[in-house]
Amino acid sequence: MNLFKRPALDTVDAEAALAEARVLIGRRVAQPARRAFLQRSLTLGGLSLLTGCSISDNDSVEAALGAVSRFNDRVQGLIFDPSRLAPTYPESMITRPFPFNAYYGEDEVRTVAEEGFTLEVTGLVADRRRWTLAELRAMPQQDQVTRHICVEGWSAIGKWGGVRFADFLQRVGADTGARYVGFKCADDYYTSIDMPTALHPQTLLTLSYDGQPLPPKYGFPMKLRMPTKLGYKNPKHIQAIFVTNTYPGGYWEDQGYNWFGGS
Ligand SMILES: Nc1nc2c(c(=O)[nH]1)N[C@H]1C(S)=C(S)[C@@H](COP(=O)(O)O)O[C@H]1N2
Ligand SMILES: [Mo]
Repeated sequence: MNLFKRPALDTVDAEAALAEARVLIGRRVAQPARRAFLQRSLTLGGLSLLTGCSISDNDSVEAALGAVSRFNDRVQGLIFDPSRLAPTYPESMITRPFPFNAYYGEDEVRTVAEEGFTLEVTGLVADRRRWTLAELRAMPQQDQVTRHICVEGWSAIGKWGGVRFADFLQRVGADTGARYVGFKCADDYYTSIDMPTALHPQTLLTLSYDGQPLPPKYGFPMKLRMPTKLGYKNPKHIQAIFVTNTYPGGYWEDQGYNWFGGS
């Protein structure tokens, strides 16, 4: 098909589809700056050139935006700089009380019993045995005071402590050439991250919050904390970790949130 001879869209339909597309971009692209940029620069012609789809109805707008979001994941993965550190803050700047958030209310926080708890580690790892919390606490620990940013429109500074995830992955003999690390949680939450972020020096398998064992509301028994990623990428109540080349998706990601979700 000749790109330049594509029939002109009905202007009314086109404007409606475009308005819809801007709303969808608002839902898909989590980072406010990127979102504003995309919303401002989005034109029907641009979207159809980018995706090769003819943007004539809601379904094709949806399909086109899905393609844009997957394209974004690839581009964001490529521009991710594994040595760039997120800002850290003095302890005096910690937000108190630190907000709670989950897909349910605070009265429904999952309580996981420490007794008998073991972390499952599977997939592309040499050592698939389960870990107790005592074994994780025996590994070298590190603290970090960083900003957590939630797409619902709040951010807060908190202090987390735990094992550098890169050390943990090395210890279990993870295939660090694999594409994804996936997480299953004690609630219905699940998510997954790219391997370069998993190996980032500030990515921590946290066991503590503000010097105390991680309380239930912040994700006991453990939470993966990544200051390079948005709140929803940081799984709480982790029960299982797996290394894979098969895209595992995530709770919000499968509902349209951008999978990379970070910088
Ligand atoms: N297991 C689990 N992890 C989760 C969530 C959840 O609902 N369940 N919500 C995510 C979202 S959207 C945010 S903003 C943070 C909130 O963490 P906080 O309660 O420590 O502030 O947890 C993330 N990790
Ligand atoms: Mo969030």
